[in-house]
Parts: sequence; structure tokens; C-alpha cells
Amino acid sequence: MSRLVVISNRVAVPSKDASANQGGLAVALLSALREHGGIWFGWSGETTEHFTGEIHRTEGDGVTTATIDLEEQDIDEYYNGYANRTLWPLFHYRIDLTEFERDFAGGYKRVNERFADTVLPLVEPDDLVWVHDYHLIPLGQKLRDRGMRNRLGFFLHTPWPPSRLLVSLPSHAQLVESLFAYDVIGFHTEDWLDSFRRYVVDMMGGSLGPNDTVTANGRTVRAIVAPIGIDTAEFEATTLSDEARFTKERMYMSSTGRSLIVGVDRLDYSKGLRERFLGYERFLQNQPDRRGLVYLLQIAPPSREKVNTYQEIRADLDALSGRINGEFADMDWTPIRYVNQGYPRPQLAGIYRAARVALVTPLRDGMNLVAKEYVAAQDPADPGVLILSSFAGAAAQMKAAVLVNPYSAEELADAIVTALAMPREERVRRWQTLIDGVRREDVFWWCALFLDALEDARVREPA
Ligand code: GDG
Repeated sequence: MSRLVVISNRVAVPSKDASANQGGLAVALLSALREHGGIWFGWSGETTEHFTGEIHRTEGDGVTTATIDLEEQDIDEYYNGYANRTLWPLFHYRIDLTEFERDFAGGYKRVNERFADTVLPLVEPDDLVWVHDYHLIPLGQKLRDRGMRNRLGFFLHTPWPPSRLLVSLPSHAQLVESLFAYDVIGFHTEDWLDSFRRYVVDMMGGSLGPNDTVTANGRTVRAIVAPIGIDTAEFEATTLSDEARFTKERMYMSSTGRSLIVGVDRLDYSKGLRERFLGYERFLQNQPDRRGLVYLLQIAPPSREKVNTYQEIRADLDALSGRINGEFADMDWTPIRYVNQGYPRPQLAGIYRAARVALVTPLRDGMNLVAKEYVAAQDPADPGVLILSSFAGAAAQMKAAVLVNPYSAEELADAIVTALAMPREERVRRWQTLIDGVRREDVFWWCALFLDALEDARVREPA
């Protein structure tokens, strides 16, 4: 079996501690690394005055991590700049928030080159190399420029935008062209893959071939759909842990007789939090009899705090939740508990389990793992109801959820009414369909799907 080299912006630290705050992606990639042997390479999260390319290595639990420090300017231009002020909003269809700065593009190129220069000596000829996400799209090309012949894969965790939006990026042509340096590229859904294919055909004069291949400028790449899942077995077990049960009881005791509606999202404009609050407000307006019988717990740990739009959305949500609470709260009832902190995973599992309804209503999302975690945390005999945005990648697999248009306050309000009133039989029926999918297509299935495709690719001939 070939060794695996995973490259992503940040690296997860291997840990034997099951309660460690590791997301499903980290768990899956670490287990693939354990199985194949190999290295996880990325930015350390630390800054250095002058970039040296010095590699910090850790070995632990069968996995080697290798990280580098970046300069302050790199972080401003590459991470906070091109990745999170240019590509992230653009890929989430928010051209109004997209910033086009030459310095950002320069920093993006520089850091991708720095990654290529430093990781190259760590890679052995037969290794599989798997690059992750929008931070590192051109990395494959940079590695090929330096003579790498390995099988190279790329996975995009965000949506791929329609060509009409993508062409607003000044260097869209180079960006897409650079993807042809890979052997396999993966997207979460048919929709994102379809947008990519259309760009190749319409904008590059490329063509589609058999076996998911896409050809342009004399290069062929396999472009596949590989929807990510969660570590379902682990999450189901976590839900039954003492810490999760205790948290569930704590939730019940803090709100006797009231139904919990939960939202869990990184504080990000793509997650539709503003629209969600407005939908919930509409529900309170339309349903005076239900006031006092429900409450919304929105967990929203801040992210990307150096980026202006994130500071703005935070201020906006502070004001909006305050206004809604001011208008509807009673002496013994607060309609929205809005919390800007994260909780350990077992507590999160307990909160999901206590919730009658989950509101997962992003305006645009590559996949959305919260939807899957919520399903995995339910009591099979009395499950809650998932309200899911049709614009999340997860909607393609989770059609048994109550699907909504997250922009419509009326639709959100109606969906909450439907969910709260849904008879147990129907809840069980929908949940069973959902959990079957979440169990079958878990994160290990995803990892194997992608790596099998990559193993099938051929090592390149010497140039
Ligand atoms: C990107 C794509 C795609 C959240 N709050 C807490 C907490 N979380 C965890 C959730 C979940 C993860 O963070 C969020 O994952 P999502 O998938 O919802 O969203 P992104 O962070 O935007 O991820 C997305 C994903 O990549 C994978 O490809 O699905 O579309 O945007 O696991 O549970 N975890 C803990 N405490 C919290 O308070 N422990």
C-alpha cells in the first residue's frame, strides 16, 4: 500500500484522548494516515519574522505531522486575504463581499510556493499526495513545476461556484488551469462538480470523457463526487457518554416543558444566521400561542475574527438577537440563547440529543456536517426533526429532512411549525432514512472513495 501525504492549511494534532476537540475530518484523515503510514503537512498556526522553511515534526499515535511557520504578511495576504476575503465569499456566491486585491493574489501564490518547496523533499516517489481545500488550489501545479510525478489528488470542501460568478475573479483562468495538475479532484456534490465541468467546457473549450474524466489544454483529470461524512459510530457512542447525558439533563432542567430548537455553526455569513433569526422571529410573530413553549439555542463560536465581514456579522447578530429578545422575552423566558463559544464534542452531542428541532440553514455550504451530527445524536425511539437548507451540499443526501429555502422567513417559520407538530411516527420514519445514509456514507467511506480513485491513477512518466 502506498504511503499517504496529506497537505492542508492547518494540521490536526493526533491524540488518543477521545474527548479531544477533533472534528470528523481530522479523525478520518488521521485514521487513513495510520493505515497507509505517512505525513500530514501544513501551517503551524505560528508566525515567524523571516520565513526559513524549517519543519517542525511531531510523531505520535502512528502519525507524523510536519508544519511550517509563516510570516505575518503571508497570513494577512494568503490566509486572511486571498483565502478568506476572496475565494471563500466568491465560492459561497457572495460576490458582494469578495475583495479583489493584487497583494492577496501575490501572497496566495507565494505561500503555495513555500508549501511546495518545503513539502517536496518529504515526499517519496510512490506516495499518494492529497491536497485539501481552497487555500491550496495551485499547490499541485507548483509541485509539478518542481518535478513531482506522484499521484496527486485535490478535494474542495466548499461549493464550486457557477462560471458567471467565477469569472469575476481576475485570475480565474489560471486558477482553474492549475487544477489540471492533479490526477483526481473531488467535490461534495453533483452540483459543484457540474459547475466545474461547465466552466471547463464553456470557458476553456474542454471536453468530458468516460470514467468521470475532464480534458482541457491537453491535460485530463478525473473529477468525482465524494460527499464527506462524519465518524458516525464514534458520534453515536459519544452521545451515550456520561458527559453527553449530563448535558442533555442540564438542558432539560434549564427549560422545563419547553422545546429546544438548536443551531450550531461557526460564526460565518455563509451559515445564514441572520436569516435564521428572522425566520424564528417570524415564527414567534405568527404563533403567539407558542411563545414561551420553545426557545432557540444558537451556538456560534467566532471564526476568522481578523476579517472585517466577520466582525460586521457578529455585531449584526448581537443587535438582532437583542432586538428579538427585547421584543418577545418575558420575565421567565428568553426566546433566543445566543452563545459565542464552542463546547466539547460530548456536550455538543448532548445538546443535539436534547433538541426537538435542528435548524441547519446555510445560504450556501459545501456539505455541512452539523446536519449529520444532529441525526447521529437522536434517540431512535423519539428522534427530533432536522430542518435543512436546500442550498447545503448535505441536502443532496438528506432528502428526508424538512428542506427549506433559507432566504424565506415565511418558509422557515412554517418549517418550525411543521417540525414541532410532526407526529412521532413520521419523525421516526424520516430519521431512519437519514441515519441509514449517515451510517452508510460515513467519513471512512468518503476517505476510501477518494483514495481508491487516487490509487487507480498512474504515476507520471519522467518529463
Ligand atoms: C467546511 C465546509 C463542509 C461547531 N461548533 C462547535 C463545534 N463545531 C463543529 C461541528 C462540525 C464542524 O464544527 C463544522 O463543520 P461544517 O461542515 O458544519 O462547516 P465548516 O466549518 O464551514 O466546514 C463545510 C466541511 O468543511 C467538511 O468538508 O461540510 O461545508 O464549509 O463538526 O460540530 N465543535 C465543537 N464545539 C462547538 O461548539 N466541539
